Amino acid sequence: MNIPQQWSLISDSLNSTKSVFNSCPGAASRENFLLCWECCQSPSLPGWGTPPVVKFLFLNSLFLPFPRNSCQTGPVIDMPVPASFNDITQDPSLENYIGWVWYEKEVLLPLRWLQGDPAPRVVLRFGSAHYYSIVWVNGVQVVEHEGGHLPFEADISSVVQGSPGSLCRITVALNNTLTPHTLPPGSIQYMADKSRYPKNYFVQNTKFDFFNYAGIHRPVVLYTTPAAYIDDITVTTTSSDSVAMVQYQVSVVGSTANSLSLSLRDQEGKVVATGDGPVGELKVLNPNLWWPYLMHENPGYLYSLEVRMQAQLGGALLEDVYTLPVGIRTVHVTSSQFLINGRPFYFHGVNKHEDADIRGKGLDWPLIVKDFNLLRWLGANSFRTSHYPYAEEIMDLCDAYGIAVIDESPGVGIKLPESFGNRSLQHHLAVMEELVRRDKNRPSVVMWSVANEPASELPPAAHYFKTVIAHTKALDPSRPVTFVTDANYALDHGAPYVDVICVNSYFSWYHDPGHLEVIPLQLTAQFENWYKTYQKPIIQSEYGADSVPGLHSDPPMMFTEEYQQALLREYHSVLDKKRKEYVIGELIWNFADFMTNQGTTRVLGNKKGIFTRQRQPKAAAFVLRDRYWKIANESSCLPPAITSHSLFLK
Ligand code: GCB
Repeated sequence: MNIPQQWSLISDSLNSTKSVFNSCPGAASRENFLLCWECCQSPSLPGWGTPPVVKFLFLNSLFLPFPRNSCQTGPVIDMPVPASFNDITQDPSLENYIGWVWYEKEVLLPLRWLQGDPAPRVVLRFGSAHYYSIVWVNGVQVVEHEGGHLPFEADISSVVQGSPGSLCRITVALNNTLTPHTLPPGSIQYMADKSRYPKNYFVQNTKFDFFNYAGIHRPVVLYTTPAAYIDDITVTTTSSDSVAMVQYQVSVVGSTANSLSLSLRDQEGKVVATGDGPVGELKVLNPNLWWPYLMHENPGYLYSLEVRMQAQLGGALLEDVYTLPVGIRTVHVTSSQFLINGRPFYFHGVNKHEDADIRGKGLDWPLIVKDFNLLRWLGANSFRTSHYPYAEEIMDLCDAYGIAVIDESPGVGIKLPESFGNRSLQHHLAVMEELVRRDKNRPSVVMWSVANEPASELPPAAHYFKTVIAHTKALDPSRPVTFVTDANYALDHGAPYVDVICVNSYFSWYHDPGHLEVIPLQLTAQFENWYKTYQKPIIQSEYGADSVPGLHSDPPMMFTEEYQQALLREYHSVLDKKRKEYVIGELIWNFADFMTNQGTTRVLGNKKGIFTRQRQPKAAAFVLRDRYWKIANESSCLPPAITSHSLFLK
């Protein structure tokens, strides 16, 4: 049986959504449906206490929701997917809700998905859901997944193929409770003092500085593959002046009697190399290398690798086809440089968050595209996915536009001693496996970051980070690995294992607030101490100041736009000296204002954005823009005719 290559509904309505399948071997060249949902809080599930009950109805533009009779109990709330549930209603208890919620949706699958000999494989895939998910189809549990920010899926063929023509009910139980062993970690604190708190009152404590949004944050799709299919592809590249080699490895599931053929096309559609078999090398003469934005006049060059599998199964000939974008580039780290294609690369970029009004961490195409336009306006060539893996749709655009990415795991706020134990470690290793499997073929990913600001001064951090970093390197020997530290250089137990030192500091903000004059001395000492100790290149991975847009003072005072500008300029004067030596990058904290827990230091969230949460520039954005373009102009490889109004559309 031959399953035709089709993007069906999804590609008709959302052009760039199609690329999500390209990054998910096992999910491409097949038919796909987006789903709409219903959600509810639930009866109790083992180990998680007795929660209240809320139901959501999945909504999205491709399917009208089915009648609401599928949820038998409790109130039902209309709930868009993808979106966080927190800010959708006017109910503060849902905004701050901790515990189980249930989503439910019924869909009618095409008959051709349910019949045939052999019948196709039907897969249900979630781009991400926060944090712990259990999924049932027609009441049968099909998958359980721990952790947000990363995809998971289930083969639901055997469940749906028994009853063609009847509705298929998809039920998801989601729990956003964090424990010392989840990533990120957290803890539940019961307030026992009955004179101050109601009965069973509890709060969730976390050690990270962003609002802990929850819900089904990324698209949910149903897709099919043949019964024998391409399960995974790994591509690495090497190059010299005029020749590049693309090494590949393809794994097939469902058949041992199969043949594989590969062809690599350039952007004009011309086949530049062919190969066959599960392992091999493609030779590309005069390759167009993948270059970061502003490092070359044609950044983000992607070839297209088509992998075609044919297999005999039960007398039928099955064919599966997968198309993977491939960027040819190399990454190397020396004691003072970060080299892309053998040339020194300086990260002039940002830290971001997945965060927006109303939708929280839910995927939002207009916001994503706006952000890329702002990055290019700014002259930013890179970002760090602080503090968790971003949506595949975002990563696809990084590949295509040439934005270099430090791809960070959700290892943020690892502070408690028990979060360095074996249980946490094993989970962290599993998360790195999921992340590397998802993003390993992306040319934009130039380094892995396994954590942000852990308590790396604690002695168990040595074994913990040695193990996590070694594991990540074993999974992907082609990229450097780091974690981001704010520990003292002399006390950090994880730093010996990283390839690049990434250090966060907030001089004249959290330390010596209001005293801009201390920055040159303190920042110079920071760099010199780290370099003297490790002789590794350094990235200033965070620095910044809050500013409330429209608040002004001269001389500059904290929280004004002038203070944010002045602090940045003080940092820049030191960075300009040290980038001639061993400092290889600077990433502002933060690209845009974002929501946090409420607290005495947060005014409707963190205001260290150079853009507001609604993406309007503050004065600091112009400081940074002048700087980034000046740095970019130092290289001779800019795209021609850069003007302040160009959009740099490819
Ligand atoms: C940090 C954290 C980041 C915070 C930032 C701040 O060091 O890595 O998550 O948001 O400081 O603004 O306090």
